[in-house]
Amino acid sequence: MLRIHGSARSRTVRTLWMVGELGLSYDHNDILPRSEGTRTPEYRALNPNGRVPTIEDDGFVLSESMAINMYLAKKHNSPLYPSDPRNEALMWQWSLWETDRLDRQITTYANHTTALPEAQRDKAIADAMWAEIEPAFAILDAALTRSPWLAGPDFSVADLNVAGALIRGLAMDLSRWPALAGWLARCWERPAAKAARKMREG
Ligand SMILES: N[C@@H](CCC(=O)N[C@@H](CS)C(=O)NCC(=O)O)C(=O)O
Repeated sequence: MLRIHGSARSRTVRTLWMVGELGLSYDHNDILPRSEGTRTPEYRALNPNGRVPTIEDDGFVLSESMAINMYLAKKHNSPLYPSDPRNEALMWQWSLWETDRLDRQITTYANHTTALPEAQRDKAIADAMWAEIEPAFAILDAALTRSPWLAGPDFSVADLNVAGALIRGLAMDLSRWPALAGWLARCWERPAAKAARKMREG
């Protein structure tokens, strides 16, 4: 049995999108980041970082949203897992690139522009994050101008991982990066993506 730890209102939305694509049934431990549920000794034994998502798959414990999605797609022989080694490597490249160049930056930017109560927002932090986001968006836009998908001829785990991480981008004005904007909308139009988003936003 697959058990998913983490609320859709966290990076777990990426895992929930993937299990929707794969049509997997699962048990959901719907815990928020930094909540009591992430502080229990039982949860810390699964994920000493205390973060979400974490999965348990018949006793196999895995954290890191990007790795979880690659594992699930490969295990279930999904066409979303690139079969060509070069496209597989591009999937790793883009997932790792997003984690390095955009993941924390876009979350922190969203926190300090919209998500946090106004009194807790810090414009200097938001500006510093935006200074990193802009060049990363330009790189992604250029790649998506050359090819409609990130790792091969079709939508794949690479697109799911990066678009899943850019959920905050759906509320941003991306008109300066039209290829990125079009790709993000296409990815989030998928039924499994919409279902995961609904779990997050209600
Ligand atoms: N690189 C990790 C990041 C996980 C992460 O930071 N999750 C956030 C929620 S979106 C969390 O649990 N934060 C709690 C904390 O930092 O203590 C992944 O992609 O799974």
